[in-house]
Amino acid sequence: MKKLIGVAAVGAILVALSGCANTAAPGGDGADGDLVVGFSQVGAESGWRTANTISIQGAFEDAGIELKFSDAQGKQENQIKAIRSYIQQGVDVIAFSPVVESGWDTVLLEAKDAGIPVVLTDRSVDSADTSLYESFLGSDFILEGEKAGDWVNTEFADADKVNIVELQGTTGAAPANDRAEGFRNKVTDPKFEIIASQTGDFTRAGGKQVMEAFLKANPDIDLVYAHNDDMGLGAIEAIEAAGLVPGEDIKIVTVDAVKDGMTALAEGKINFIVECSPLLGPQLVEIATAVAAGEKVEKRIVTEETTFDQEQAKAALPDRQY
Ligand code: GYE
Repeated sequence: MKKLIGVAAVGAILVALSGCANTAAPGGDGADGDLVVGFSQVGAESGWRTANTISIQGAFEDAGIELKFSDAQGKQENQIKAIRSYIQQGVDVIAFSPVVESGWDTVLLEAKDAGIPVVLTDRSVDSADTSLYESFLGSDFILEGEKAGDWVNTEFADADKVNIVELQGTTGAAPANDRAEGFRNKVTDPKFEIIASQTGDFTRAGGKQVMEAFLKANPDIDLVYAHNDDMGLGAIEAIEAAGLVPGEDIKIVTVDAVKDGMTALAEGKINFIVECSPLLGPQLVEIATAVAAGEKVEKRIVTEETTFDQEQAKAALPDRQY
């Protein structure tokens, strides 16, 4: 008898440790007290993304909540696969940062039918049916583009003609669409001309390559608007290789404010950065815990952010976490 109890107890511990204990509440409500969250990340394309992954993994670890994490390597099909696998495993909550905005309705409906709440993190989807997700936690990318545009208006207030090149983020991604839109909302004076615009896929190598082509085709570029720091850093390499001085001969404005970007800003190679915070982990833990418990959460939770000029970057750098 004693032996039997022993075996049963070991069995119970193994079930608890394996994280499969939530099979009692598939597509769970967290009621079994053993929360499991599945997260599908975009990839590892930028410094921002690395900081975001660390923030999310760290926050769930600190909270003692099991996080199943998968890296989609920039491919929507991989994210759809990951989400389907989380549905099959019966996780309590699914969170993901959509690579692109479109094409999510089918898989989100599958999650809804399975009774698993979905939280959008960092990037949004363009689904008309907003009941397909509980909440969207992330930045206001249109506002970020507008802040970059405001700076351009001030910086070039006395100029007669300004030739702008734009390094866009991943084609179809919410931050690429919205940062392009926000910038154009503000940069309306006819003296500004966006003479070239192309995607650099949010990577340093992409930014460098596209900037090299821009420099070859256009002898008179005044400003680079890069949708993230990494592409701006790639552009700096291309500008220097062309024998020009970044930040002086060609001004640069970017979005993110990760450490490498802030360092280039403090060194005078970038002129202005609009902050986009990757530190979404702690808030995601709160939202996931609440929706798993069936609580109502805000449909849209906007991250608070600022902007940095060169002097502000020098002051902020020593305490910058990422
Ligand atoms: O700005 C960029 C990253 O979605 C806000 O994705 C994020 C963007 C970020 O690759 O660096």
